[in-house]
Amino acid sequence: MRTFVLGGDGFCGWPTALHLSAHGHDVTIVDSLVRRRIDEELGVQSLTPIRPLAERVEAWREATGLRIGVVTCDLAIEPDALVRLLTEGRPDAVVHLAEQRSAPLSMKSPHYKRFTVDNNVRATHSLLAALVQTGSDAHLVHLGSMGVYGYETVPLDLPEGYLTVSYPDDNGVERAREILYPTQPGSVYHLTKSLDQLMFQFYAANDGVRITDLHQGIVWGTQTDETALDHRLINRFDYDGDYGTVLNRFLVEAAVGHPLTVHGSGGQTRAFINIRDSVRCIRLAVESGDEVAGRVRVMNQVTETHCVSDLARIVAGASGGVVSNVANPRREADANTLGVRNDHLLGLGLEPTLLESDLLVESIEVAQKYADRVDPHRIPCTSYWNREREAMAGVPS
Ligand code: NAD
Ligand code: USQ
Repeated sequence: MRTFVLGGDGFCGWPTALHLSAHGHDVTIVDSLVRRRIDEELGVQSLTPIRPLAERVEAWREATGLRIGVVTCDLAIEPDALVRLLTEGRPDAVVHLAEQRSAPLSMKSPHYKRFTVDNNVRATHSLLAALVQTGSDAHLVHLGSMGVYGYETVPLDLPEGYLTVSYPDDNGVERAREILYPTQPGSVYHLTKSLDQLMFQFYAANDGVRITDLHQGIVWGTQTDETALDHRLINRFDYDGDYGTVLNRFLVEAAVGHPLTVHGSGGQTRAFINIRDSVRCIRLAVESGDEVAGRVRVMNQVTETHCVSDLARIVAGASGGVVSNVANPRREADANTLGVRNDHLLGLGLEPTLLESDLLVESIEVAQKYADRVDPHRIPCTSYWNREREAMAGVPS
């Protein structure tokens, strides 16, 4: 299959591109490299020493003999280049990971709020419009987010994208209808994923675009079988207050002797998936595109749920860290329950890797190996969800 990986220089995109290439896909990475520029803007760097994209693909060719194409293109502001790419490349599948994905960054300032909406909404819409304009039948696989469902305080098993609701009509006759699960975004970033869903629904219905939307949980770990082949293939590992996600942050915090930063009580329950399972799921989704026709296929890409304080306890137990409850910079429920259905991906062959596995030890070892690259000043989260907290922290509004 000819497969484009949009956002293929990122944390999920790079190992996805390698995994697809290793499994016989003819891969082209399309990326604006905006993420590397944001690192510079913020003055942060990946824990791991990631190489420039050109060097990465050359190392992959040397290690495996396989070629990966690279195109630098900003989907949000270069729609004509995107049309040319689709016309010339004729992909069978397009994996779309090219969005600004940090919730804290999306709440950091009016500038980053606008950037997140402008970048993500325009990137997704340009892609959909270009697929239609070029008459492409490519299967679009988008990385969405579990967070679009919102977090309830009542026990509930989240379905995969759709909900059947029933209501009495004007004559009192009970009617049933399937609707997109109502979104309840908790950040401007999650808001853009909610908007993506509507665009997918429209283009699937109006133009017959074949779309799979993967509602992914929080990804942890860093290495995959492919990125471990050569040190130049190493994957990104964010730990800073904006881009570091909770479990990876705890692993780095433990490695440098920083207290594990549990926000509030730590009762927030979230869904998780290891990066190795994430890339396998994306391949399963891409390769089952023939199943997709008509409505958007939504699959929950998660393997387990944990509350934040339990995660901290597990990491502290495995690595000797100390847990600290810090003021929560976010506006979110202090505690919630979370049940998630993931029948679709299990049905396609996903074999979940659970947290208490050797991979946790592997991730701890990576964190320890590169601990001297950590800037402890970049660990605290300095993006706040509301003005009162900004004022409390002395951050200009
Ligand atoms: P990342 O920031 O590491 O990578 C995103 C990549 O997309 C970067 O290389 C960036 O340069 C590129 N990009 C962004 N905007 C672009 C544009 N307009 N044009 C071209 N390239 C652009 O993020 P990630 O962690 O790899 O996330 C990838 C996708 O997976 C995102 O859509 C994210 O919402 C989703 N996701 C990530 C996680 C997670 O825990 N990391 C969890 C669930 C969903
Ligand atoms: N948290 C802490 N301590 C920290 C960091 C975070 O307690 O040091 C808490 C947060 O308050 C939150 C939870 O951990 O309750 C998750 O935060 P996170 O930063 O790990 O995840 P989130 O902001 O939701 O975003 C990440 C990715 C995003 C993806 C999303 C999947 O950055 O791209 O879409 O996970 S999900 O959460 O399922 O929507």
